[in-house]
Amino acid sequence: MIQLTIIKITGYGPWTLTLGSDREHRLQMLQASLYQEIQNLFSEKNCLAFPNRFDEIFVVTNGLAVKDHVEIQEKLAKSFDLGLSMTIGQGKTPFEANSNADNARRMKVILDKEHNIFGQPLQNGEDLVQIIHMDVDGSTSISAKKSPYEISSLIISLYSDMSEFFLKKNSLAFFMGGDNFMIISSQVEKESIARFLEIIKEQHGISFNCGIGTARTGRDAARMATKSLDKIREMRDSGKDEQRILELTC
Ligand SMILES: Nc1nc2c(ncn2[C@@H]2O[C@H](COP(=O)(O)OP(=O)(O)OP(=O)(O)O)[C@@H](O)[C@H]2O)c(=O)[nH]1
Ligand SMILES: [Mg+2]
Repeated sequence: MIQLTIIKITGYGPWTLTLGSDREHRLQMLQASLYQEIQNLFSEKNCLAFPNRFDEIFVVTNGLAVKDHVEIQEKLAKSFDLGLSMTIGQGKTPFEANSNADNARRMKVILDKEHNIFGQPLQNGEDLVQIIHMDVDGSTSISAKKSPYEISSLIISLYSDMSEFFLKKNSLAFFMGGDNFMIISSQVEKESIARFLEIIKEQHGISFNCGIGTARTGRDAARMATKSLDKIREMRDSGKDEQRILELTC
């Protein structure tokens, strides 16, 4: 079972209009500081936030109770004038957790009315979270041959293919910056990942390295995934057999 919390700014659209048309710089600063504070408060509780659309953030919150969410909501309310809703969803797969969260919100199933927290009553689970950290092999040398915006365009294509491929496996892919992607995964078989790497190699001439991490919390799973990725690099740089996919569990 995986638990996701989807955080959204409430009443954002109408509020942006009150700022007049010279507002974009203010909205960008607000979104960046909101993401920073959400990552800060959730990572302190061993969760990991994923940058989704800028007014909506996904967090892997396995093991986190409603009272922890209340504590974070109270801290956020002190720092931001805008309201935020939190919707907690649990499911057998990340996609199902995301859908269950959405359904609870639409049907107004409330966990804590005062703090605007939605979701079905939480089940205690000792289940593991799996995160895949994907990174372009040798992006520095690819970048040397292209202009900055051409690289951005390539990264967007890779992200699009990744999102589509892994959504079919009930998994959710996010762009984390630079040439890095993370996928909240649902027991995706190594063979499927290898197939994805082949497709990307065929279509874009790009190789990905892929670290897989499994642990009880989102933050630990990401740590293990990044450790796996770093190990792949280490093996490559020491001239050992080329390995593109590696898994570590803690
Ligand atoms: N989000 C995130 N960004 C990273 C991480 N490690 C490096 N980056 C960024 O990713 C970009 C590319 O770095 P690398 O992937 O190390 O460069 P590379 O040439 O592709 O080297 P290899 O991946 O080792 O083949 C840089 O802009 C880094 O700042 C990470 O763990 N997470
Ligand atoms: Mg790279």
